[in-house]
Amino acid sequence: MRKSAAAAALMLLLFAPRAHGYGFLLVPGGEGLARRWALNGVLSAPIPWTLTRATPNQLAGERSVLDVTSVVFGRWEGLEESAIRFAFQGTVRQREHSSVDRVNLVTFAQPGELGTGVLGATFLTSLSDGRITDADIVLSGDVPFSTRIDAAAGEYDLESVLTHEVGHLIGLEHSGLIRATMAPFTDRRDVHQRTPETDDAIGAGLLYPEGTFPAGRGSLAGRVTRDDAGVFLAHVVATHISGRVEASTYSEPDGGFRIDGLPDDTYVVHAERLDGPVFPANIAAVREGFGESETTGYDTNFH
Ligand SMILES: [Ca+2]
Ligand SMILES: [Zn+2]
Repeated sequence: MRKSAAAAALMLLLFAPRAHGYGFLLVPGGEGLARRWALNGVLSAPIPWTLTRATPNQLAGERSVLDVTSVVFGRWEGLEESAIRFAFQGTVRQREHSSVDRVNLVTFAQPGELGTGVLGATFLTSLSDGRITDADIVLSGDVPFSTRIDAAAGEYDLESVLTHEVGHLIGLEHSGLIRATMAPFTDRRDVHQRTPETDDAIGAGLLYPEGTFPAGRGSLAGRVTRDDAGVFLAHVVATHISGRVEASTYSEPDGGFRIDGLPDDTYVVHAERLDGPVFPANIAAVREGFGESETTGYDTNFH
């Protein structure tokens, strides 16, 4: 796995979000039940979103925040695997977010409101059956953001951070793959998270499948064990025989894992402990979804 300077946590899941698989946000104590905007994955209507007219303290760049936000929602809509759709409701003066107003607000925090090193947070509210009823994206009020097409040193790319947060808004948890849009870290000037990677796209497709997806694609399933006992929260990675990392998931409490949506081909699968750069704490929603702690006491050896 590629190591990368992890400058800042992109987000905290504050309403007990949960992750699994490509990283799904699970219902706490829901035995793996994913939180999403429709019970069966079929949206009855596009997900509405609203943008605050409040501006961040430090913002540079030639594009408007609305332009960037529209591009970001469009990116997730454009994935061939997923039928996710959004509907812009307009801009509002409101800056404070509310988890019960059923307004899915994209807004900027007041200085000091989010924790140090947190660039953005997505607040999800859902019912016990997993249906999301409200989601607000709150961007840091403490760091310099850029709307530039070409990112500049010293600024965080608003488009990248928003693409990551919209991934949370649709129900994705952090990926263990650092190159993924749903990786929990970014750095100044970094723009690679503007475009969802294969594992991000597969995750979105499994939550809200387009057509018959993942029919016609391949699946890998198995069990990670140690002394015959299941290993919980091993990072299981599927690498194409060419060397390209395609997707990853996390093992469940019994050690079981399943990766769907893979193009038919030959893969090398490995399991590793989440011992950095991504740690179990970065996917707290998965732990909480199963109500168990990760398996410890083993190391990863590559050969
Ligand atoms: Ca709200
Ligand atoms: Zn995040």
